[in-house]
Amino acid sequence: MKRFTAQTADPDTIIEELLNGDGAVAISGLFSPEEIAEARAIVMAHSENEGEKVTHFQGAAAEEGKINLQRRVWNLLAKGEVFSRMAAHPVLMDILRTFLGTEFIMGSIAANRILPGGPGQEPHVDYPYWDFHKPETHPIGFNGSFPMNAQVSVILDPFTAESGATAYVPGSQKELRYPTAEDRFYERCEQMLGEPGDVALFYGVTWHCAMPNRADHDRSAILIQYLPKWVKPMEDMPASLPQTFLDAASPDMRQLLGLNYPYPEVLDAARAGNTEGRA
Ligand SMILES: O=C(O)CCC(=O)C(=O)O
Repeated sequence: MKRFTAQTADPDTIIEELLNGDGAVAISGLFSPEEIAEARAIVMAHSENEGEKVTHFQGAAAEEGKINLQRRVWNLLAKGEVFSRMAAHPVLMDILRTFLGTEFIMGSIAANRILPGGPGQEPHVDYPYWDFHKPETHPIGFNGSFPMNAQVSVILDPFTAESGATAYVPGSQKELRYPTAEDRFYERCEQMLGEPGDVALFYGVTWHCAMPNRADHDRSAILIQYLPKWVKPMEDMPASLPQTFLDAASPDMRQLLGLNYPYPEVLDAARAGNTEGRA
């Protein structure tokens, strides 16, 4: 995985790497140790008890009773201002405007905390979300030749081989499908290693998964999903946020929340503004 800094993160070079190179890059120096410590403390405080919604475990994990060792914290914008700064970091905005179109949006911002002993996930793609298990429910010929998703992981704890740093197969973004056993994911994968504060940016078509945490410390990251403006976001963030947050949102945050995009809209003049009788 090629590594960049806030100073060297040239959008065209990074996009070439996302589309035609490894599918993933690392960027360091975007966040201060104070911001990372604040974000981590909020994530820990909101995941003290048990996991909220969990996704795509490796098959045996549920039976082994390990599900509670992976915890999600959703709707992070409502939980601390630091997450707005992460989501709208100018270096990321610059790259993503070129990658996903200038009016791209954010589909979700959540934390993934894996406690020591926590299971890995099954190798998957994040595009189009994780139900590409059923390709027939998507348009025929659907492929990854142009991006409809980008994923950012802001690393909060050391991401090492032992702690289960996200594994991915470099180059796997060139074909949109779920990996099968014949793809030998675990033999071919590399890991998105990094220090707290580093960012892994990848194209969601890239086969990837969290690996089991065999370290003696937590392994948490902020996962941010970005989408072109017309893709339905995963989290309904405007509905999850207080009106005061929406009223105070910066222009970039309004864009990320999809507030600038009008559709779906009631276009029938006879119905516009008339919500009576709606089912
Ligand atoms: O936390 C990680 O390492 C990756 C998480 C992930 O891929 C997911 O939840 O979709």
